[in-house]
Amino acid sequence: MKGFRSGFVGILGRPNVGKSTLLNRLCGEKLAITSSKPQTTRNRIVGVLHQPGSQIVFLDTPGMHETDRAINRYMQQVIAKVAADVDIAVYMADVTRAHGREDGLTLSMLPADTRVPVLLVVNKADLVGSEQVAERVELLEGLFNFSGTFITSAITGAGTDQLVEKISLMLPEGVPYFPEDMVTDQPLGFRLGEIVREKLFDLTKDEIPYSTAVVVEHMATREDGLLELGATVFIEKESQKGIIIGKKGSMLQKVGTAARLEIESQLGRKVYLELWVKVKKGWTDREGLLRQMGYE
Ligand SMILES: Nc1nc2c(ncn2[C@@H]2O[C@H](COP(=O)(O)OP(=O)(O)O)[C@@H](O)[C@H]2O)c(=O)[nH]1
Ligand SMILES: [Mg+2]
Repeated sequence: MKGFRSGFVGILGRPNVGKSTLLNRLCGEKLAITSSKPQTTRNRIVGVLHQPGSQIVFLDTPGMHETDRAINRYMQQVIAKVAADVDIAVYMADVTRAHGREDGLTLSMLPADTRVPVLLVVNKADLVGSEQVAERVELLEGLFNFSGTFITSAITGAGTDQLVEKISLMLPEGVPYFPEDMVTDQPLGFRLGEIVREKLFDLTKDEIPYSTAVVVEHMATREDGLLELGATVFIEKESQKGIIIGKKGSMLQKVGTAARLEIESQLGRKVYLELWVKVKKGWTDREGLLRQMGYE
């Protein structure tokens, strides 16, 4: 298509800098789950921004986190694959937290191809003064040759229009990758499972969120239009069962209600959600089991 621009933009950065919040903000829709806890995102999440004359395909990624469990190796592969296959990369930093080892590691995972422009996004600027922002920008610009710097708040949206404008100008000429009514390539079952996982991140503590995976096993529309959903929450240890279920089932019920309400509001229809809990011993460190949880 003459004059049309399109391309893939990878969003990379340490856990919890606001990558998924930014993706949602840029696409105007909640496509990726977010939480105040690190390592919420495990897969590559696609968000498509359709504009007159261009299409930007954003790729949200897990954060770079150093542990040698199978699930972390998987997440690092997701990052590496995205970095190897984008037209533009966005390196995101959280200005409220000191530049640390995982920020440095992420810098080393940016596209090896030096022709791929990398944009610096210093996020959470709503939480600090301009001096602190300027200091971070100076530090980061000294570490890498960025093709542009943006100060943003993914929460308020400040600075994000400028980022989109710059990306739009830098995109290569090409055809649209997605039809106009498509904002993500995630299957519905995956998206709904992610919403349950987000509530587990919100409502449970310590290692519990990291030990859970959610698989939607049943999805059917009843005659009265109600959407019937059944999902299994996998955990790693027998001892976690009590915590996830809670006293008289109170925790599972809280998670289920929060997830159902959000699913209903996203889909605009009534939902019946049933959750089951199953133990898969040590699944986060077992390659074969990762696949069963949808991480492949
Ligand atoms: N105040 C503020 N909070 C933010 C901003 N961006 C993200 N957050 C919060 O930071 C946390 C991590 O965000 P998330 O998008 O899940 O980070 P990710 O791990 O990089 O994907 C969440 O609690 C977000 O609400 C921002 O610009 N300002
Ligand atoms: Mg995320």
